[in-house]
Amino acid sequence: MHAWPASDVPALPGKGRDLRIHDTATGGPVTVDPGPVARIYVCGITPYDATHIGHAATYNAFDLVQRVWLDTKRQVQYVQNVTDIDDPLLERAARDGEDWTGLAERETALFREDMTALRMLPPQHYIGAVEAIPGIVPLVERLCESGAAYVLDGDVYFSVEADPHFGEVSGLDAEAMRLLSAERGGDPERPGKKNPLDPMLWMAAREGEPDWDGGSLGRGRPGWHIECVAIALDHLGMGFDVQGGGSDLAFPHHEMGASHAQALTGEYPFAKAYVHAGMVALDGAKMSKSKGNLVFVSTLRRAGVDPAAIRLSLLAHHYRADWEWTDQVLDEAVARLARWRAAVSRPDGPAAQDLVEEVREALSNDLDAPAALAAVDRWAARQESTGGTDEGAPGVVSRTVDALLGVAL
Ligand code: 5CA
Ligand code: ZN
Repeated sequence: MHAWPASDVPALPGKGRDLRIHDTATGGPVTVDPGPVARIYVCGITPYDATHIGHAATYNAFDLVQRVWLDTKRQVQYVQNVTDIDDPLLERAARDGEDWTGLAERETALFREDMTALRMLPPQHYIGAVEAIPGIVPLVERLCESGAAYVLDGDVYFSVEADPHFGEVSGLDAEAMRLLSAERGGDPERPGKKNPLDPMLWMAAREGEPDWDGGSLGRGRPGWHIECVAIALDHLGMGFDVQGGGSDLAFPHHEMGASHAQALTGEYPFAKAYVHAGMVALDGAKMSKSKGNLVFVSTLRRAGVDPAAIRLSLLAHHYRADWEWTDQVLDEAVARLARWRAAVSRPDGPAAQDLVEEVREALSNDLDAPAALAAVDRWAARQESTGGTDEGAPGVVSRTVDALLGVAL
């Protein structure tokens, strides 16, 4: 699949800083020290509805990760998937009497537009589940051959016992895993499984549903976790730097993905850090397509909201926090954007070198975007109250905000 156009990332004076970030698996901060090429996999959307603010907040977090790396003059290999075949997509298409491929294409196109408007850096490899199927089938066949997978009434399941490290990503106990598995696409109640938590790798063809050639597996379609594993292994390999997504993906998705990959390759770990963004809520409940309590990025854009203000709304919250979207959040971001634009529109101002370092320090410290915004606020306030004589300063501030925060002033 094609991704979306990249916006320029200006080079900044001085030296970028290495990223320290919270890793779900170890439960603490890790210094991510990638080589000259940093490798990141971020789970993409299931395109049955438009991009909401929760999605945008999660993609914003991983956009910041890349901006910190780019500032250290590293290259970034960024891979993202699109879950363009899965139960929720088929259910929504059936509900609306629509073809599921048309629905997926339309919502993926809208996602690209939203990401472009928000100045999120595009992945180098943007891969749909459907196009990944020829690569998924041999992986499932290999897991079957090695005894890490088994067949139940034609469906193929992964045996979580095949990975000695199973459970280390989320750190949850068996009961918590069971509850979350039932909530998030698993089938712990299905009789005949070796372990109730075992996730499906390949679902045998169902009447009235699309299916693909699965070689020795028979016709069917892939499970959710193996989709991301196949795409990540194909484009990044084992031991990549960051696996990213919202906190609802820690279990089962990232747990199972790590175990699939580790059982397949015998290598450890799948990713060096598992990074999870908090959940954005609306009216007291997590924003979710299934609940329908959503604020869409495209609706705000259509109403004339500047995408830079949407982005500032996201940046005003620490990525690991759970937070609530309100009109006030957006109003504050609109006001901040206006203050910043006024401050950089003058030809001179207070010196900006400290600001560059403050923003760098804030982001390298577990992506503390609110601290970065506070630093820019202080510079803008000084500009408004006393001004300054440094001729290049407003330009340096604009480029810093653009390069590190993805906001064009
Ligand atoms: N296609 C899978 C990943 S392979 C999927 O989870 N798709 S999704 O469309 O449901 O979510 C896309 C991303 O947005 C995931 O990282 C998910 O954790 C995140 N996300 C979903 N809802 C919210 C929310 N309310 N707040 C923050 N992030 C969210
Ligand atoms: Zn995924």
